[in-house]
Amino acid sequence: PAVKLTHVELRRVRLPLVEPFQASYGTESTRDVLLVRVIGPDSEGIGECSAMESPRYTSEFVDAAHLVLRRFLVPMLDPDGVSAARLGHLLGPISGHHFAKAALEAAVLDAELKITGQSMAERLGASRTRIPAAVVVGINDSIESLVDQVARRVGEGYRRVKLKIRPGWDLVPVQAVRQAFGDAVALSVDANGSYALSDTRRLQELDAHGLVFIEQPLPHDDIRGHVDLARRLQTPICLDESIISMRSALDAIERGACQAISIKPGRVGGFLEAVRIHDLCVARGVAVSCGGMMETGIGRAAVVALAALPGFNLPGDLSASDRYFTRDITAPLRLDDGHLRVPTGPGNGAIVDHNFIAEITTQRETIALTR
Ligand code: OSB
Ligand code: MG
Repeated sequence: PAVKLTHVELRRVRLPLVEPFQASYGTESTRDVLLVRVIGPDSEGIGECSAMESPRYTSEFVDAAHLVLRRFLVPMLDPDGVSAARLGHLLGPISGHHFAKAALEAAVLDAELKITGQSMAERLGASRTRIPAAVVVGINDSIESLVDQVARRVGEGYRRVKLKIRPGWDLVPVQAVRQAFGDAVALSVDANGSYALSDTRRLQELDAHGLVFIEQPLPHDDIRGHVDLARRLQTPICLDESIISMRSALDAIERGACQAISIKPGRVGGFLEAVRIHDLCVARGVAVSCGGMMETGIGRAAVVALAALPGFNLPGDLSASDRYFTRDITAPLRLDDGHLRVPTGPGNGAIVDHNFIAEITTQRETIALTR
């Protein structure tokens, strides 16, 4: 299917976070979100760009995504017909900028699905109607506040918890959470690439705590280091930042750099590439987690649809709207017995709050497509 388009709207909205969120690379207290809307005579669609505000998690960031969309990606669209399935090939000449490409693809998919009435979950091949939620808990100032925060999440119904770690905030927090909650939570950790291979002995001490996985212990480009580390750790290694495509996933898997992969559609350039990586992992017996990027309800709805695919057998990062936002830009995603419901409406299935979006818009532009 191809959808006719006349305009693309790029809009920025800014949401305060309910509390600051700290990872090894820094602290965020607001979420600056780029929304991509594709508009045509027969349909329209919306996608969220999940790039972060600054280039610390990866080199990509939201201002760069915005610029590359305006200047390069949007002008490549043919107003006579754009198809999500062919978008990867069309945008291929532009190197990198996966978060920008993924946002555009998400908008086009939404527009296509709104014509056929199909849901994103059906389109991607989902097999579940709800997914187990998970929550990521940032680095805290003290062990007491960390344990309090985890207790609050457990009280809300979360049973899968991922702790952000970094050198100096690792063993003690993990021990404290294990001691307080025992096996009531499936526990994993995410280092965001903050360790070196010389920290191997320190990381081996985590093996005693039955972690589901350790996410991205070493820098993103150190596949060789992850191969070495994987041989010396019992805790499975899950790669996030290192996996930017189907090719890099195949490389990491074949070299033995990881036992698991966290799939994020933004990081890999789109939902269709995310499905291909999912399928590869299933074929190779590699475990899969569905990552989050602190998306609003628009981005989360689409990611929850992806997480409903059958291969996602590890805890992901997907939490309810109120984990990050006091008020979401969609009808809130709520926890239901520790689960999130997979949207069933046409397209991404998000129920968008256009009035609130208008209120918090910081920038808006409309680009007319020309032949
Ligand atoms: O490394 O998984 C990550 C948030 C922003 C960027 C990278 C990461 C994260 C998270 C939180 O860990 C994910 C979420 O709760 O949406
Ligand atoms: Mg991560």
